[in-house]
Amino acid sequence: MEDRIEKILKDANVPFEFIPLPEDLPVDVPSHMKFYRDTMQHALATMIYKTEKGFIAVSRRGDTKVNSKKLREFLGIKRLSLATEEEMTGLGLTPGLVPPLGLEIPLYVDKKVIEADYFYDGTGHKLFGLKMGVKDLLGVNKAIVGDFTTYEERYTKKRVLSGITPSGNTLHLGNYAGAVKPQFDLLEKGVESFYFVADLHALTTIQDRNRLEMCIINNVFDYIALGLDPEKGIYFRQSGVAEHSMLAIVLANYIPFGLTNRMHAFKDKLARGVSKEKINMGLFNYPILMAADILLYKPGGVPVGEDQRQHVEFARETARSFNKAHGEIFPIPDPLIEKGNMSKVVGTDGERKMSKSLGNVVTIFDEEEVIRRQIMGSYTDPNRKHASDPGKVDGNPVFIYHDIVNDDKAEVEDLKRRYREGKVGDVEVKESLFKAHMRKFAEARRKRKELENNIDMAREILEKGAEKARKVAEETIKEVYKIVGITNKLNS
Ligand code: AQP
Repeated sequence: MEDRIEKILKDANVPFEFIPLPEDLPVDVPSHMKFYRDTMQHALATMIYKTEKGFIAVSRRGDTKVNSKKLREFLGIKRLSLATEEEMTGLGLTPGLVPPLGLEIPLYVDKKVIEADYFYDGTGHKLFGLKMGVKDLLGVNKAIVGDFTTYEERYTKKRVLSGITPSGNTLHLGNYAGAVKPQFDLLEKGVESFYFVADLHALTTIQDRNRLEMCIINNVFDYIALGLDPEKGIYFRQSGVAEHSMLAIVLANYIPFGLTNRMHAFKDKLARGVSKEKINMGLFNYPILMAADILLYKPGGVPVGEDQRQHVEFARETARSFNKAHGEIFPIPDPLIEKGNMSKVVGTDGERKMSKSLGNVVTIFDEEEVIRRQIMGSYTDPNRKHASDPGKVDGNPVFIYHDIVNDDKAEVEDLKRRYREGKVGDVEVKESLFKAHMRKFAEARRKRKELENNIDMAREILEKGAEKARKVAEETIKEVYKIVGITNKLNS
């Protein structure tokens, strides 16, 4: 197979890559995609069908399945069945190994395939995988693009979604350990991941357009510097996909006032003495928009810190309420929350959750001197008066931070042991924490500096991501509008 494909691609002057596969790799799509450390959305499967008009080839994404009704309607045919092994052999094809190139029969490519920039093929092959660009695939084949698949639930179940409020250059160790790192780990494991910069949510507190724009761009710099690959994770700006707001308006009708009234974002403000007259409706409605943000993509999980559990629970309740009225439209997403100290990283005051608004943070991208001050000023064990007193390690902020940033686990264990025995002072623990922080984020800090003048690049990343996200969002809103009876051009 490789020779024929190689010739076609070389003749067409198209970039591609043949990837040697380990001999013991199981011959199935999920195993291949795991080997590539990529998601099922980047797998391509091509099948041969028999119709009354003759044989056709159909390419779909790995996380979708062909909807025969849609395909029959699209092709204007009545009969559709998968070709038998004999028929495939008659066409000179090997069952399970149909390349999306060099076919003598018409090729139809599902439109979800072109949401991605590249794809992997050859997942039925034992020796080689093929990676190439989607645009090139269409160019080489003169394939016809159509809309004839639906998402496979077992893969959307693995889809995750995370929102990040843009609030300046203040990403802290709490955000990192509770949300960013778990999000990146999931992407690394091949889970399809959506990340959005929640600019509409930011309006509850930021009402200055220049500041808001700066916060959004900073967020892109932070995420890219920390290693997000926007080719793999779908990274976009909430307002870039209008369906977030559209869905929120519909969902608001399925949520009781009483439940919204109990949400902590609103209650915390009241508790801090702000009068109801001064709290804007954006803050009150925050959980409704957040439910829409989540349900729009029908994810299986939402990786967040413990402080967001209540809001994910609210989204689950909203989904249940909508499903009760209209049938199983929304899967119920799970909150994916880290265990123990990382679910709610304590602040440098040793008391409350690390929060930018409380100022009890150890940030990631501030100047060295600022970070040194944050660390040196952190609480440790308040009952320990002298370096020779045995100290408490559990729940001690500086050791929690060591666990987050210090990859030299032997050093951490040694410090903890000596601390318990009263053989090390706070200053030494903090000095080594500062050094570990600088080591851990050296590359990210360097990269962020490099990115800083590249505002256009940041905007382009968000724009490209929004295009991809919109394709999923549009499907959900069409489905929802139809089911609740809002019929218009969108869904007719
Ligand atoms: N201390 C924390 N420990 C674990 N996870 C945390 N998160 C925030 N603080 C901690 C998680 O980080 C993600 C993004 O947070 P965000 O900035 O969008 O929202 P936030 O919770 O409002 O963060 P702050 O710093 O606490 O902001 P302020 O002070 O403005 O309210 C979320 O998943 C969050 O759970």
